[in-house]
Amino acid sequence: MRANKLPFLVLAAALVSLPALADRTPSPAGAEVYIVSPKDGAKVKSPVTVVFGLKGMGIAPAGIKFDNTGHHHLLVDANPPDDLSQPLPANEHNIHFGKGQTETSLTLPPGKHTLQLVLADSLHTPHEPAVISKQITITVEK
Ligand SMILES: [Cu+2]
Repeated sequence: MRANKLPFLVLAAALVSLPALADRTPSPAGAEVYIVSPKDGAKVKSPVTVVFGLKGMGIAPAGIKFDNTGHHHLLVDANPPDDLSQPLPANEHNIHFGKGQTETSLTLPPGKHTLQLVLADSLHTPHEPAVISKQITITVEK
């Protein structure tokens, strides 16, 4: 009797935890994230002020779970990951704004750079469907 209980508990735990891992936070229809400034193709000087725009959803700090909210992630010279079911990495190419910031000042070397915004949920995982801006290219002048 005792020996049979453990497999059952393991199975029950797997059933409970699997949907939680697979389910991404839903985003509402029409939600849109975009870069207000700089404009695509702009020639700018470093540091560059980047202003984030969001329609149809709200901002909540990382760790705060609230329907139809998320926090911004700025991708610098990087593309969104192929697997959007995982939390976004945190590094110089994937900057998290977990305090709920809606703009930033970026120091960039001269040359062309791409910028793109991804909204992600309280655990840094993109929503379903993903709320991702168009990727823009800017040129930082000396
Ligand atoms: Cu994040």
